[in-house]
Amino acid sequence: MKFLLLLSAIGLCWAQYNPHTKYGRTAIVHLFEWRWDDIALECERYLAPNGFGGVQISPPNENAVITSPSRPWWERYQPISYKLCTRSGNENDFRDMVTRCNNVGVCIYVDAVINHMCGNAMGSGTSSTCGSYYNTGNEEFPAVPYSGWDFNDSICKSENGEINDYNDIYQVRDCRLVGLLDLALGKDYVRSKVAEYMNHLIDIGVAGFRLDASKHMWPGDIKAVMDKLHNLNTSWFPEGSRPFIYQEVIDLGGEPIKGSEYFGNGRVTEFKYGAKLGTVLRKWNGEKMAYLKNWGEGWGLVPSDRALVFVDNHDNQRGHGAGGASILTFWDARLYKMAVGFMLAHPYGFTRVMSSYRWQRHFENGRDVNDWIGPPNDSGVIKRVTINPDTTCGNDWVCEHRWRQIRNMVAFRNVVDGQPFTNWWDNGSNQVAFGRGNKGFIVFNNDDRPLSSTLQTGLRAGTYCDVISGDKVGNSCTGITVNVSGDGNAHFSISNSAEDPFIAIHAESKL
Ligand code: ZXY
Ligand code: CA
Repeated sequence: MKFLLLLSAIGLCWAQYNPHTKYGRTAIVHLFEWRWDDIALECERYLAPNGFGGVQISPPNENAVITSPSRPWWERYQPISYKLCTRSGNENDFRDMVTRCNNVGVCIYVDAVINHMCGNAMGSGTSSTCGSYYNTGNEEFPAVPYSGWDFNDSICKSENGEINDYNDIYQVRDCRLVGLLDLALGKDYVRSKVAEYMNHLIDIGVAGFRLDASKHMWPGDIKAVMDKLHNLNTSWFPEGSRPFIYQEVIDLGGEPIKGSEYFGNGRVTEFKYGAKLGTVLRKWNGEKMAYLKNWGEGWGLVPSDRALVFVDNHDNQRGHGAGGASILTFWDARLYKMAVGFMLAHPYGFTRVMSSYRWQRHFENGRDVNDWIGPPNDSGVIKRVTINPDTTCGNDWVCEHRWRQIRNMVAFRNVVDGQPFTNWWDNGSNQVAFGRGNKGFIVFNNDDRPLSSTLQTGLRAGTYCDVISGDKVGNSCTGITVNVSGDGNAHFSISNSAEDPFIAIHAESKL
């Protein structure tokens, strides 16, 4: 019996729900549209030293080059082949990135676009990032190769071959999503080509995958592909490690397809997380932070060990996609930092931090008509991520993960890993606080009045550096300090007009 328990514990440990981040590293960052050479540098110079566990990268496989509009970010979601050849770099650049990141203990997670190939509107030619030929008329992708037999056209039952009705689960899985040629993942040949692509990446050393558009694939078809995947490369991962899987299922309620259908394959992206947290911090619909006392499953979110959570993603930060207007982004920096701080302090889910680029927004009828704009580039070539003397990024890369408040909260999460959710306090409104055992404590003031309260922190007596207003440097603090007395209490004062109306202290910020 003991042996069986041990076996099942090991089984879970190496299973597809485990991100395989190095011990004590509890968050990953999405370096959206970054070049592979810049990601390799970032792993070495920033992510490893600051305790980031991994990076979600943009799709590495060859995609359609879209010229109208000019090189939108979403062209990377229109595959042409599985050659590792995109605006982010070629296969050599990719191998170099994976090796260098793994060597400093930072995992790479690939955004896998396996539901479809490019849109039917692409016609035919070689307008692709590696020059591979394609013909959408007869659904030919010779660089894979795929032919007409490998798509779902004969299975799709909608009148025009498109997904017209999200209440029809057969249409959603078997028909074309906005014209994207829908792969027949029911066929063993297609499953094998997709698995061959993913195994190529696993053998190079990636630790797992985001499965794009999972709602549009049958859970059983995903499972059949996952069952063909290799274990992770033993140069960096323990023998028998399974790739980490998180499936993009946009389930905000209101559609028949539920994230829970996908739990057997891995984790799912919990889109309700950012949508609801945004509503609370914006105080819409009478929401207040006091209601966050039972945040997590208590709010109807999926079980913590099945959730991949984030405040915003590359799609919904543009004001459309899942979540809509409540989503907080770097454009609302003050509330955004609080939301990311809350996420990283709270034990629920496996956390992903967004790292974006800036674009010229242009609102017409309340909608950003520039939501398609691709990464900073010089005539199509993605610009390097330059680093300013103050450690922020240049060339319109926002680098939220380098903001002090966010970087230090990643460290907070690492320090409090495994500690229980404790010492909740609220004022019945938008002033709240909670601890993580005897390792960390955080206080928020999102009310229109000052906060001045003595609270039980659970921490050992001492003077702590607030990692939101500053950094612990040597044995001094560049920000606010907090004195915890022998009984664990500390007094907190937070002005409602502070740029960052929250304070966070933890065992390693003790002076
Ligand atoms: N696109 C523009 C023009 C084409 C791309 C658009 O207006 N699309 C229609 C509304 C968004 O629908 C899409 C969804 O997932 C995608 C899409 C897509 C996944 C892809 C490629 C795509 O267009 O082009 O790999 C989608 C699916 C859902 C859902 C909401 C949205 O509930 O089940 C876009 C592209 C969006 O806006 C996009 C691209 C990649 C993503 C993503 C969204 O991973 O989440
Ligand atoms: Ca499909």
